[in-house]
Amino acid sequence: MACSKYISILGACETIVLETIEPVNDSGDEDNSRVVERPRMEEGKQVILLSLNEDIQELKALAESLNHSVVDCFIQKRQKPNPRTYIGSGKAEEIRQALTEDSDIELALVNGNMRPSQLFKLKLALGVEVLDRTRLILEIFEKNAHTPEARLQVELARIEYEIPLVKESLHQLKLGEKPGFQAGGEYQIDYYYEMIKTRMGKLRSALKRIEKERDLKRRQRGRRGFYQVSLVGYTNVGKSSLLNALTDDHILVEDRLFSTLSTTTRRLEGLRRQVLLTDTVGFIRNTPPTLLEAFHSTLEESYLADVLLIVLDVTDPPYLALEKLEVSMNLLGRGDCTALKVCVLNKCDAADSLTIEKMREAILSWHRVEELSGTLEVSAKTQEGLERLMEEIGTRLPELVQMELTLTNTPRSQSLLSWLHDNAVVEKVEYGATDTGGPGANFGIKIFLECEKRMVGEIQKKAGQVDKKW
Ligand SMILES: Nc1nc2c(ncn2[C@@H]2O[C@H](COP(=O)(O)OP(=O)(O)OP(=O)(O)O)[C@@H](O)[C@H]2O)c(=O)[nH]1
Ligand SMILES: [Mg+2]
Repeated sequence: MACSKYISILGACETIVLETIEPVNDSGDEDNSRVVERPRMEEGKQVILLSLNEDIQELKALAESLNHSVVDCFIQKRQKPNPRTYIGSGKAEEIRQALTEDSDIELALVNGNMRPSQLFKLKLALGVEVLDRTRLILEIFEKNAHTPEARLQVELARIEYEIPLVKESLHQLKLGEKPGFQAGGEYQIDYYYEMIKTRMGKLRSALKRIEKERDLKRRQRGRRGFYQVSLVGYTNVGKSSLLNALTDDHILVEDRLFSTLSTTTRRLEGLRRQVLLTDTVGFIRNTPPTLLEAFHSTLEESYLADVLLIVLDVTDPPYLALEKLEVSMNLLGRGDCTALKVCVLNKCDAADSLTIEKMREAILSWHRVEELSGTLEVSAKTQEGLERLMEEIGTRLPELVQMELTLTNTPRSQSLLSWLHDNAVVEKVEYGATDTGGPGANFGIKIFLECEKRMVGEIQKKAGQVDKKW
């Protein structure tokens, strides 16, 4: 059956979601990792915000991340959303009137998550497209997903978000609220569900495969003695900027929410141990569950670190910074995270000392402060505090022990020396004649080094093999 026929039947529903639903890949293509391209919602629209409280800054930032211009904001203070249209019908009518006076406004963004029926009814009441918070975040993720994994994750999250909307739309069709439920429609709908199920299965198995590869890499790094440090925290606090500042890299940094959706790992030099630093996707309060599930393995990458740098923006008011800290800690808790957590107050170049002090006090009196193992201020921009941050990371990693090896100088000991340069910190190497002396004499070699305690046994074994007579 041609998918387009199905879509045209659904198109008759004139509902929000079905306009956006594309036929999923049912070509039997075994390449699960191929992302199905879908038309994205246009950016740069004139929008209005609808909220049940005055806390709209984040919604505005989300809108601006898609280059939308916020023209107006309608607040209807109420404890609970209206079960039919989210905002009350009187308010909806008032907004509809306002919208008829400004025909450039094409979109209403709602500061919360809506039930499918509320979405449909509000769209009908206002006469413009309506997006709830989850859908808005999904749009941003879709825009910023550049790696194959992120794109598969977003597609999965998007399908999961849309299924209840499709169900609601069909429900409305059956109730006869909409025309277009033609003969054979049920059969085509069954076919649609079948396609969706197949596609979701393919996406899940493609993501599983990527997760396994990542898991393998992580175990290989662990075996090679790498320690893992991760930058985590709310979106837009400066995690990627800190990775750049600490590793001299140039990954994408933007004053927008969710610039980073995939993981970047770089070597962190200067700690006398092998350390990797990872930057990953940022958190947001009430993260849509569909995204949490789809991005599970990306987030897991950070849970499994030895040290977590939980980044906060010191220019946020303390109550907001603490809220963001709580969101971050709760999301980390989902992964049974046992890593040491250091709270990093970033952007201190943009705050005066009183503001920084107030933030410190707020953190010290935070009810979960004992879960943190330190707080310090830095600026990714001016590099202030980064040396102290490195020291702090160093003290959180296992201690180094000193060793001294005396070997005969042979090609085997030279190859051990080069292995030690890669896997430990070689402080000094001394060459000297051994007691055999004379022409062609074998010169001894003394190596002074520092290594992690867990490597002592391996080094002793290798040193023993160097001087073994074969
Ligand atoms: N003044 C100042 N601005 C900073 C500092 N660090 C980051 N920023 C700015 O904060 C904004 C966000 O920075 P990013 O590094 O992209 O933040 P992020 O946490 O990686 O954000 P997402 O990837 O979107 O979650 C950018 O405009 C940065 O230039 C800092 O130390 N001082
Ligand atoms: Mg980032």
